Amino acid sequence: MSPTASLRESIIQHLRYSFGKDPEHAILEDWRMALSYAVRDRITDAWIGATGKTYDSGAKRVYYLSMEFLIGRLLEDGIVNLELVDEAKAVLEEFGKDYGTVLSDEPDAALGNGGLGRLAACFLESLSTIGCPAHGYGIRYEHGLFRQSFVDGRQVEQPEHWLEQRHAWEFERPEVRYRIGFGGHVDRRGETVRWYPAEVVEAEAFDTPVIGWKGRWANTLRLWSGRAIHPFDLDRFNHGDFAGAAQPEALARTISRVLYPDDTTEQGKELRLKQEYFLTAAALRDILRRFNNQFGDLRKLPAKVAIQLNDTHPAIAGPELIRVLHDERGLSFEESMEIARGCLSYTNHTLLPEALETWDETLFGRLLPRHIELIDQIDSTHAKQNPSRMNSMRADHQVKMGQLSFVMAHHVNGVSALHTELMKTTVFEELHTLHPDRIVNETNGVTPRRWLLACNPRLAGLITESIGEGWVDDLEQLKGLEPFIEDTGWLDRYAQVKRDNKAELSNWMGTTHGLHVDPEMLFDVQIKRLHEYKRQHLNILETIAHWAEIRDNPTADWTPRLKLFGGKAAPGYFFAKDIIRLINDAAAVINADPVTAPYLKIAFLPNYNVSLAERMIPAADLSEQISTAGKEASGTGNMKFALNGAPTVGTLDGANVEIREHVGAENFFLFGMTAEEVMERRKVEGHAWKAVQADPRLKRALDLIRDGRFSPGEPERYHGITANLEGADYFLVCSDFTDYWRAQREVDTAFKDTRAWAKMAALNTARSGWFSSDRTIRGYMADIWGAQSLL
Ligand code: 26Q
Repeated sequence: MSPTASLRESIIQHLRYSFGKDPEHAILEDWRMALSYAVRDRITDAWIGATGKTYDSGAKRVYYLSMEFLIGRLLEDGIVNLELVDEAKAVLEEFGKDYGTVLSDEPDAALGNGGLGRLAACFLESLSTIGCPAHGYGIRYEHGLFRQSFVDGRQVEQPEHWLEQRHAWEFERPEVRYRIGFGGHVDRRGETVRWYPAEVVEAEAFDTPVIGWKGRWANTLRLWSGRAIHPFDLDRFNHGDFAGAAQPEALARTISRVLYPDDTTEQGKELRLKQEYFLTAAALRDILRRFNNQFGDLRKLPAKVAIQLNDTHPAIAGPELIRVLHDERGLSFEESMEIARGCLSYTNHTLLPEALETWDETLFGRLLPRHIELIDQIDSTHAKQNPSRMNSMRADHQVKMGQLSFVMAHHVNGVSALHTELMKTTVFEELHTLHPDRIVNETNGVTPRRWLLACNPRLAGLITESIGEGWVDDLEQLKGLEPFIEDTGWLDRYAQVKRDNKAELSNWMGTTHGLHVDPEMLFDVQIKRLHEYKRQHLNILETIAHWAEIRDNPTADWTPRLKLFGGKAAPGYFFAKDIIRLINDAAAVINADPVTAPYLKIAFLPNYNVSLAERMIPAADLSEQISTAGKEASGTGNMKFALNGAPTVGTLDGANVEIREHVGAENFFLFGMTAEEVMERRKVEGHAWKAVQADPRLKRALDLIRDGRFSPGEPERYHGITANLEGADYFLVCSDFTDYWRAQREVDTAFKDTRAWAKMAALNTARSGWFSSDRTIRGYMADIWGAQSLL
């Protein structure tokens, strides 16, 4: 049977026997589910094969522990990796269904906040593509990241409910359940120590197979869901207390109810700590059960098990593993600590002091009374072994998760070269001096299957036609495009791809948001979580200054630009929410100005998520990566843009530095202070005010905002922002403004030369191969995990 015929049969079978429909009565969701099941069957075959091979080989396994997996939609990913795009399109077309419409019916699983969660998802896909035996462990949040809409320009949050629609990808594992305890007391009988928790909830496993390129391998994403041990209190029910009868179940379920929005003000919430322990304890129990079944001897654990901690969120893994080995299995404390360290490694994703996880010891001790004792013992053992050391993980009545993770890990990694160096000289300076070989760099990457092949079929098609399909799992082959770039015929086709992508995005914005824009404009895109260090306010200030300048001289030869924004602000981060509102207010005024209309438009697309990124990135001309140098650990959006042919306007921050090295300085619009200069400038008193006085354009933009030009009824609306910028300006928006303006005008000039611009864009694509997450994962396997590919 041809692949198309076989897929057709499979879809019809599932429509009929899984969903009880024939094609005549199937609704959109039935088609989406039937296609998903047909694809899932093929994934499952690969998955069961890979699981068997892993067991038979006795190979070391990798476990990626993360509070977030920002996986997005999975159907297209499955279809693309199995190379069934043409077949799926053909079958759906036979039944009068549109492929894109069916794909868009799938809810976007937003089980993460942003970069850290999306990185985990890219890593899972690369681990499968490479054939490294691995599991992701996370939480099956009932509600992912909130849904964002705008009311009068202001962000409004609604709960996200991705499981409300039918979801095709998970396998419930009722036989895989663990009891996870909280609170209670610690009991000592001579040598033996036992923790008796007061509250116990059950973690139940839900498995999602993660398929790699060409379906050669599949790994497992195992997400834990909270449930009560005794779900229903019959006694209370029989006494007429119907609400009370359901209470144990409701309480246990709150553990996996909702993802915490990345928000430092939310820190210290008891439920968050419960979630962290819930994930970690369940994962470790599962890992040890699997190890026991296959190998038994706990001393071999580090040879067979590599556990990666995605930031400090699962840092309780150190003490928990020691607790199991020492308290429950009877190994000595020292040996338990050695074994645990032999298994664990830790990735740091931020240097922002306010984002470093710490817990109040009272809260921590109440919830995890045995673990806090073990942490003290880890701390004193480490201090004994390293007498020169001063910095404790237990100062100021706090538990410092970064220090704990560092001490309990055999390797600690940063996520870009610059970030890794800064780790050594700032947060982990002391620990690095004690353990100079522990910190390593593994620069982030992104999966080219999702972020080029699937999201940008036009460009992927041109590339494959030019250099063959080997680039898909060997992205450095994109280098082979460089000779084509000299060929004007080829370059015109490259430029046409971008134009078509822009037209497609324009049409979509028109139909879904009523935003009509001219696809000939320069599409200038900043999409990422809202944060002061990411400096969306620098972007809008420059936009406002640009608007004023166009009005001064409307007949000049301006380069038409569309400023596109997307991103969510944490619900309690009021400054970030004000920036969103300012952008929307400025958009309302500027978009309505007939004088500047041909040259400048602004749009903030609501509810930025993985699916929206997949639409926007292929259509971008320019990538905004403008964080204060030293603050963005890596960035991964920056890589997606470069790969899809959008040159960067950016600072020397995070992975921008490496992107610029790879694509060439002449294909990157650099501006701003370096991380070192930033640290120096902060010491200059009145640096912001001086910068404002020195740049009339900046001054005018700030004046317009302060005088209520964009908030006519309420001029003081943005005085918080203007006062911050003219005062403390910790993120040096004012100090970097003038150079940012200069870089943007260079962009204007460069964009006018269509051919030269296309060449710059194409060189960004050709030279971005190094930013594949396949390369990153191979780095982790070799430098940190000691893991092998089984392919
Ligand atoms: C912590 C405590 C309580 C509640 C929430 C959190 C929390 C949640 C998410 C803290 C941080 C995060 C997310 C951090 C993050 O996404 N960092 C980004 O990681 C990317 C992958 O390495 C980098 O590319 C980005 O530079 C970095 O900002």
